[in-house]
Amino acid sequence: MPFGFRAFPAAQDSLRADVLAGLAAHPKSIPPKYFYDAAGCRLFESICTQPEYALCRTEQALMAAHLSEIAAALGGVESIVEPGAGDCAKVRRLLDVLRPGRLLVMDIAGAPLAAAAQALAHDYPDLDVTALAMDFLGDLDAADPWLAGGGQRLVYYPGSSIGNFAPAAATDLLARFRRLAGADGRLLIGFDLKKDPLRLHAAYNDAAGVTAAFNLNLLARINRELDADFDLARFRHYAFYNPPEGRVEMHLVSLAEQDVRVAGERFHFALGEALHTEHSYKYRRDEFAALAERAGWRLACGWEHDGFAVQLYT
Ligand code: AVJ
Repeated sequence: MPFGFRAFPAAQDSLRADVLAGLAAHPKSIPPKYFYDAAGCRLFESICTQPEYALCRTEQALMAAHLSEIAAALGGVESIVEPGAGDCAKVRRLLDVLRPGRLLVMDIAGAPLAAAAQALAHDYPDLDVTALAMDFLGDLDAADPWLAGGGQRLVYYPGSSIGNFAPAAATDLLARFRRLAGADGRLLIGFDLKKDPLRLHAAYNDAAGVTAAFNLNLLARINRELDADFDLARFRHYAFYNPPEGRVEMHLVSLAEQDVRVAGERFHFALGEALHTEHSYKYRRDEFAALAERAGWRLACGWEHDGFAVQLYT
């Protein structure tokens, strides 16, 4: 079970810089990658079990139902790269059928990633596992040395993580995946489809309030890690589907006029002012294929079920 772990520094610096810049901007916003501290990772796993949020369940059902077809379409794969691997649960299914020699997982949440990747290395004794605790958005090329050597590379990007990026940024990210995978590489990607807006609305407004807790946890994290004094009771989780933009938007709306101190700086919130925390873009099948093709990928095949899609690109 060869296992390597490397934590890249500066994660804390970027949280601080991004939060201070985002709170000074108009409108205020904080990038969604900062949701995932230990509590945020647990809350996201809980979101995936809510009845209204079918995304993760549907993707796993799709993968299970079409696994042999997907494996056949992929052919031989020597290395799998999963950016934003989280708890490394999803890739296990692919490891079982593809039996690659190498797995590289990356995630900004380093501690949970290291634990998950180590358990995985134990369960797959012949697999060479490397876990990189890093923000792959900043430096995807850092992954390159760990992939050196021949063999076909597969970039696996499940879970509709791509939905967090506006179309231009999504194209840019997929183009970077293309360079990482190489000319004979492949991309297996899952994304959420456009569907009934009321269903989308419900998925981000679950009755148990887990999505609200996930959104507000961002403020709790900033309080803890950046010595801030957000009063969570004075911000409202507010999420809705915006049809012309094709995205769910999540905000934290200030319920009062208030000042907040973060890392020694003071920020003013007007009553009703929104702090934007996430975009979650939804696509039609062809819309997404056109986006991926602009990034240098060619659609090979795809599978869909209940408002979710998995596509394979070469
Ligand atoms: C992990 C980005 C796919 O956008 O649906 C879930 C995150 N936010 N509920 C999504 C999320 C609110 C999720 N992604």
